[in-house]
Amino acid sequence: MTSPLALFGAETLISPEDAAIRDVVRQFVADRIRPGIADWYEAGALPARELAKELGTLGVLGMHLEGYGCAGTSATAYGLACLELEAGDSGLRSLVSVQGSLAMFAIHRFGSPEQKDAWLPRMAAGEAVGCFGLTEPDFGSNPAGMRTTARRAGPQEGADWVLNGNKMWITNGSIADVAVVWAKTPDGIRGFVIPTGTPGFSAPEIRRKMSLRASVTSELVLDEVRLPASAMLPGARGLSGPLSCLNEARYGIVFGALGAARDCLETALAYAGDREIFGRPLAAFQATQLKLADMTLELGKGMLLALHLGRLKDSGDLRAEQVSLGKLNNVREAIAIARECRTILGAAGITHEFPIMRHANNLESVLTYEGTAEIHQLTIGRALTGHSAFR
Ligand code: TGC
Ligand code: FAD
Repeated sequence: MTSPLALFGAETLISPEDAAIRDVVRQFVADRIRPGIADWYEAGALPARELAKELGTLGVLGMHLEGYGCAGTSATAYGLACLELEAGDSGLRSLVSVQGSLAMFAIHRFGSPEQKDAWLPRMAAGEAVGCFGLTEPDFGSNPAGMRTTARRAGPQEGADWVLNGNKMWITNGSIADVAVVWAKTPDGIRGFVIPTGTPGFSAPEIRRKMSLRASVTSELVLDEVRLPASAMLPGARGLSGPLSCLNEARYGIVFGALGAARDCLETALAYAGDREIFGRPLAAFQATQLKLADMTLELGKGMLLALHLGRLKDSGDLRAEQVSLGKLNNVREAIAIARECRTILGAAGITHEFPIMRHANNLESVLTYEGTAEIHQLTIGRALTGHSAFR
């Protein structure tokens, strides 16, 4: 007997350094997340601030960034960490993605020296939590249409900025210390670093979710939020700023989704071995083995794709449309695996005694956020044909 990923020999493609980092994260998930996750999910509450500090101590927040207290690991190690975190729960990986790949990355790539000094070391340590506000109630897939505005408070050079608008579905919003928010200025789309205590800023939490329940999701309300001129990210101009950040988070999801799928498949394998049906283990029936073989094939193919993209990222050659290939395939296959694994568990598959239905529900959000499956199909279509079919 062998485990699904061992069958692929994928381990031989991972360096000992990256594997060591991955193992530390896997142990953290086993010790700290698995015991409580079903209860957190059911309660719709994650001890996010507490976990952020522990994740900071573990060194995974902004782990592939250089300097400012970040670990500076390879991109592959970061991907493998996302995989292990999402094997615990997609909400945990979201917490880390939004902190490291969206909020920290935006400041690291586009921020002023003062912005970096003020926020990055505290965010790497998990002492400050960040969120990233791009989506609006009427503009998700099409962020270019955003209505949030930033206007100068006065005519003079260096005048304050005043922001107005609403952002929607923002991970970590209500618990954040700092929000990276994208807004339209007379000069095009620009990013702003907003301490969440600023008057006029509020972040009501979105409740009654049936997916990603162990993750904080919020609206951001900006009502005449006045910021100094220095709050603007100087290095980001136009939509390419936020979209560059999305590439980072989408890359983490390429690996992350496989973690959820692996956890489902390992659960189903173990269950099928133990469960007696018609006098024999469920695992001994051909129909079960066909399912297990097909799922193992998709999991392994997804892993090979993720590791390939990791190599490309580590060598600086990864293109946005290649990230789309990975996100589209691995999330789509992860959902298919989660649903098929649920059938193997029968009725037991719908309870919190097993993680499968929780993963399946979470993956519905993962399919939608960071670019829906359709947006990634169209991105690939555009790369293939040269024609943009978004509008
Ligand atoms: P388009 O004309 O294609 O591009 C505008 C400018 O952006 C550049 N660009 C990119 N730059 C970097 N990375 C990319 N992936 C880029 N894609 C495009 C492009 O070169 C151009 O630059 P410039 O200098 O010429 O101005 O823009 P468009 O308006 O046609 O939109 C294209 C589209 C639809 C692909 C884009 O809008 C898109 O990706 N939409 C999906 C939005 C999305 O993914 N939102 C996610 C929000 S964050 C989130 O979900 C967090 S979930 C929490 C978690 O991760 O756990
Ligand atoms: P829409 O854009 O309205 O799409 C609806 C449907 O139309 C989809 O099937 C879509 O694929 C399809 N569609 C759209 N355009 C086209 C087209 N051109 N051709 C064909 N079909 C199309 N956003 C943030 O900014 N920050 C966050 O931290 C964040 N966290 C999130 C957390 C959760 C749990 C969720 C669910 C979402 C989060 N989001 C966040 C928002 C997320 O990025 C958006 O939900 C996503 O981009 C899709 O936007 P939408 O929901 O408005 O769907």
